[in-house]
Amino acid sequence: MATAYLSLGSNVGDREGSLRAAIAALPHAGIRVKHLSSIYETEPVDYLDQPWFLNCVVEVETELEPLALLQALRSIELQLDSKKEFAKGPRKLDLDILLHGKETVDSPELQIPHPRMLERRFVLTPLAEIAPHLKHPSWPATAAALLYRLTDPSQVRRL
Ligand code: GSY
Repeated sequence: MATAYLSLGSNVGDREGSLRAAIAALPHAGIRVKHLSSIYETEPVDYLDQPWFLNCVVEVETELEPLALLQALRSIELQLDSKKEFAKGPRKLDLDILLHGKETVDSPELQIPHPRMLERRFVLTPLAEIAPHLKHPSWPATAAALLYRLTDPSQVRRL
């Protein structure tokens, strides 16, 4: 059984409803929710000309290996009818694996820890809320310390 951290985001339609529907679908895929962060309204990063997102992070327990977990998340996105018109563009639901235990995965379809997570306020804020002392072996510091040092200027507000 591994403890994993997932990032959830939505910036199309009923954003909060999509996040809550995804969280409700996780146990049916063998993914037990242990902790759920607050939901944050967040300014878009990467592709700026799109609506603000709602984002949150969940701590889960699962027997699924990283690639099987990724497939389960893609299947939940499909069930909830989420498709993006283009990479980094608006989407009803985006589910990403941030961490899977202490593992490091570097394959074409999956990288863990998520390669951009330490640069993103919309990820580190909810992560540090539920797991301030969390530290992956490849990180220089805990989630809370990394958030404190973060220079990402994008806005993140608790709903
Ligand atoms: O990487 C996930 C999709 N995404 C987001 C997001 O979830 N939140 C914010 N604030 N900006 C984002 N840019 C992208 S791409």
